[in-house]
Amino acid sequence: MSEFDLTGRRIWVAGHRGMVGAAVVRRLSTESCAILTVPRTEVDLRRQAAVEAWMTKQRPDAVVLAAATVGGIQANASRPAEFLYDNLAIEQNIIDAAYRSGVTKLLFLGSSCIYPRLAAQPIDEESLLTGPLEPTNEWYAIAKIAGIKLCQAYRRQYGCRFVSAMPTNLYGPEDNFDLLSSHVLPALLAKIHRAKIEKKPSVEIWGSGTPLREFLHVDDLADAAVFLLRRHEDDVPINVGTGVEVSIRGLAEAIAKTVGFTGSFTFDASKPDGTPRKLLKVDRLAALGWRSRIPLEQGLEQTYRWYLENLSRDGVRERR
Ligand code: GFB
Repeated sequence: MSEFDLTGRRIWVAGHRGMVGAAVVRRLSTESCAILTVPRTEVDLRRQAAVEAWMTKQRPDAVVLAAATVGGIQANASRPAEFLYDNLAIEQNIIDAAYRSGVTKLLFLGSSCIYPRLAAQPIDEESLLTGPLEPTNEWYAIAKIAGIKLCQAYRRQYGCRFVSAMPTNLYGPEDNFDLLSSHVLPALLAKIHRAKIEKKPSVEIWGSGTPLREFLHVDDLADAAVFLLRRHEDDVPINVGTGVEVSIRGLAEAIAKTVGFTGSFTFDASKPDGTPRKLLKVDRLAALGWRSRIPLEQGLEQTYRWYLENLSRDGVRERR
């Protein structure tokens, strides 16, 4: 099938206020297309009638489905109903309304936590549904697996060009820096920054510090999303990552270097480690011709600059 040409298209970025959606909007603004967005106050994406009415009126040609209820290990484990219901509702409403309103191309964004907890590493796309999930995020993972299956089902039954991409752990501008609900990278950046300002001798890290994670800057993800909107036509989801992993302790050390913190780290064993290792195999994406460009050190510096410019000292977003 020929490449999906973005020129002159009306492209809806669902979830444009989130870190991923905002990055996709920034990236698409360099293309000759019209970007559609809708605020949450106007359309609650968990309500089918509202989504259908808006899409019937707006008639986008393409959709990047970046809307989701997301959070780190603690938020996932403590808010299972929201993580399951919100994400299932958002996906099924948008995917079905996309079919009914004649959307030509849809890119659904998932997460690397869809793969089995103990999948062989690096994780191949084919390992989906071959083993039990990581319990701390199974609610979110089940919803994201359902999203992949919806795209596959609408492809199979109705011939829709609906595809899925699975990014690894993401970070960057517009991330959530709230210490309880955020992912590890923004949490450690905020904690280490505060420890430096308050001249604290040490920073507490959840778990053992030994889990391995892969971190992709959200601008890289946005670039991959636009690439895949054009090029990806497969029924199997495609992994998006860097191919590089780091331990949580190693990440804390890298952040300390970026922030200029010279103290030590303590480890809170009462907090969960989650999956021991999560490194995506990115050969399929590389074969299509895409590679990540932002190394972790550079991404950390850029994200820290954004944090300093946009968030107040106590981590609360300033009014912009
Ligand atoms: O990023 P994170 O919350 O989520 O945690 P996952 C990654 C690792 O960092 C875990 C440790 O081993 C945490 O225990 N960690 C250390 C911390 N200190 C902190 C801290 O202060 N805050 C946080 N949040 N973690 C999520 C899933 O898994 O990844 C989601 O729950 C989603 O479903 C997302 O897939 C990408 O990488 O473990």
